[in-house]
Amino acid sequence: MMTTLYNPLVNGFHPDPSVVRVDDVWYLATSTFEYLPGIPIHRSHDFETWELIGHVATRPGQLGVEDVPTAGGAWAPTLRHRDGVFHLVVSDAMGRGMLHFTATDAAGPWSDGASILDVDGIRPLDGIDPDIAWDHDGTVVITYSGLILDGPERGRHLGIQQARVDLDTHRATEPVRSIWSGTGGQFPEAPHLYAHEGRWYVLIAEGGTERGHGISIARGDRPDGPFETAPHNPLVSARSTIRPVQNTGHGDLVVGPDGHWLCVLLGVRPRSMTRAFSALGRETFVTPVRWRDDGWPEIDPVQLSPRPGTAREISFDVPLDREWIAVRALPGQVARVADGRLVLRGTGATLDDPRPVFVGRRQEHLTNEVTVDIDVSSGTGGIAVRYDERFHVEVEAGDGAVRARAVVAGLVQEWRHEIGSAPMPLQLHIASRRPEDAGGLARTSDVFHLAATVGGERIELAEVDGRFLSSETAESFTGRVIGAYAVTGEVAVTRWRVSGSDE
Ligand code: 6LW
Repeated sequence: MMTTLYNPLVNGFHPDPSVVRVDDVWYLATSTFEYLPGIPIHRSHDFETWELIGHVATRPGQLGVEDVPTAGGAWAPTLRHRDGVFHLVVSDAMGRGMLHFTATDAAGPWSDGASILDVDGIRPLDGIDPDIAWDHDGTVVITYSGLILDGPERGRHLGIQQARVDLDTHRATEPVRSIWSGTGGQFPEAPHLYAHEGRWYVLIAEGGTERGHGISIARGDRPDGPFETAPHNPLVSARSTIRPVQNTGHGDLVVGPDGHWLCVLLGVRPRSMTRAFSALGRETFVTPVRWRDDGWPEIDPVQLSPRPGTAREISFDVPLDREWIAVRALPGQVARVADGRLVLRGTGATLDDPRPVFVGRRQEHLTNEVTVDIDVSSGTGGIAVRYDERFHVEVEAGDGAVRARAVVAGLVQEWRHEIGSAPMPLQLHIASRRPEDAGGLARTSDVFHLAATVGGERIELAEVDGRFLSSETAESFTGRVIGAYAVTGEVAVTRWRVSGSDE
């Protein structure tokens, strides 16, 4: 069987991938920050087709994201499997801290999540990006990035840290120690430990999650080192190259179909004259790995190889599928499906609020078009593309008007068109299209076209430069999420059409 390695492997906001093979099935986990449900689990039987089978955090309280600041929440899981149990460790940044979840079925339900405590059993280990590995005697080794996010030492980085942990008490059995922390790049993070042919390998990301990102490796005889750095680090980095997939780093190794090793990792697809703006944020990619005769792995640069475009129509006479996410709340807490309608009840909170009444889906394609049928006869609301509460673009209806609005770091521009008491439903449209051809000199990623169709007449409300909703401009760890929202009263969506492509 020849595997086609599609890249992106999983489109749209899916950073920090971790993958595990169980027999001939692969499971993949990614970060979700302040969105819920948290930490999607995708499953594949061939490494080509990935199905979203569930999430780790599906109940209030498993993650403390209800109250985390923007960019906090579920960061960088590691997914492993041992003796019939799935283990997932993750940092709930500025929330509950470092956590360990288990499940017998990766689709869930997952456990409540236990804090991984220091040797005194008082505080969670201070850091991010935990890895879980088992030494040959069965001892659990937790390796993580010592970036301190809370308290007086906030911002300090202690490099890669490690401790053995007793999973019965979730307490470290020894003080943490520093291990190999890369070749000197900033933010050594995302460690993963592997036992392979008699040696232990520690794979890490370094250089920061932006253009300098990369993956480096070292090896030793024991899981705690000492480690010898590979002669050819970094194994992966797109920095200073013209490759279409940039920021490649934060990876995890796995044996793929046919026994070939693969590395799943994050990357972005920046566009514009200087490849400056990544509309969708950090996505999951995959690339081949080969073990050399000298016992070091080699990792290929990531090749862009997008899947064909998609077109979907979503109706609301069945429960919401798993792709819907909400901000600091579960989708069911802000929206309900009734009588073929997706109903949202406004609380007065707008999209500028950290807790908007909003449910959305990731934008999966660079060129994308969403049209919804919406009834705003008893409320105001609409559809929006959201990075966070300071960066969003929307088309809103209600109070006798349709309005396009762009909110960019507190700057607001609005375009308004009176419609009086128009017949319901209306159609609202948000498209992300390629900028006009400027001979390779287009100075943005894409352009939003914001429109409404009222009584059969299409009203083009505005065009907005797409760069304002890119991970670089928003300085965001997440990506574009397109959803429906309500501000006041009741807003009902009856049809959702989305299509897109990556050509
Ligand atoms: C994550 C760190 C990183 O914890 O960004 O790219 C942080 N890597 O490893 C948030 O995703």
